[in-house]
Amino acid sequence: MMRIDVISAVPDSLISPLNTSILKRARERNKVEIVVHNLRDYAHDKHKLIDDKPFGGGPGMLLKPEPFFECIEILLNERKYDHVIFPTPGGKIYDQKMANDFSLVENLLIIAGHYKGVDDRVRQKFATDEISIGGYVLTGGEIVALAIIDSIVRLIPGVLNDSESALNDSLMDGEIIEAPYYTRPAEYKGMEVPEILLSGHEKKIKEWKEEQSKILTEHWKKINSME
Ligand code: 6GU
Repeated sequence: MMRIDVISAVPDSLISPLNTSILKRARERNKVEIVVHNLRDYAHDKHKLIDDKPFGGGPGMLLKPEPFFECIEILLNERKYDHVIFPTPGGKIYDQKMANDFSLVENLLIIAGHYKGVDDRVRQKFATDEISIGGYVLTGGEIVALAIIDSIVRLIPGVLNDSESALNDSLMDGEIIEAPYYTRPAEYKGMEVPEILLSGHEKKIKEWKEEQSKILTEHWKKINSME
């Protein structure tokens, strides 16, 4: 079973999403083991301090290196990690290919920083993959960690049931945007479902979905200046 460890200063922000819907089901069915580590458990001073002021000044607090080093060194003594993922706005923009690659390995460690950031020595010492999920700034790496975990876990064989994974069956290599979906009613406030979907012509419907996927993927590449 694949194992994903996550280190966070605010583990509560991970717990509920990891115990909901498909991620919850995947964990219950032993498709993936996800272990959340509370950074504060690795602070050993009297007040369990995990943050401090940045050298050189500036606003905000930084997460101290020692609790990270302590936690990560314990984990590294227990197993080898295929990737140590370090969410940072300066990292490589995450995409489906990276998700596919990560989904094939045994052990992943995600170091989720918070507040202003993490003492850079943690990144220098342990990070193998620095990842951003887009050109905007979040308050911390937890939402990034959840995005990465979700994108990986849904690719693990047996995680999605047939009707969930069938949604992607028509996608060709390189096409990532699907045709639009509709359910009843066939007409709503004057808006009609494309007639082909009501026709019962299985082959023509399949061709229509492939064509829509192609058009929408090209449009997506264009609006994101990807070619
Ligand atoms: Cl990895 N971190 C933060 N704080 N914000 C982000 C991000 C990461 N990726 C996109 N925005």
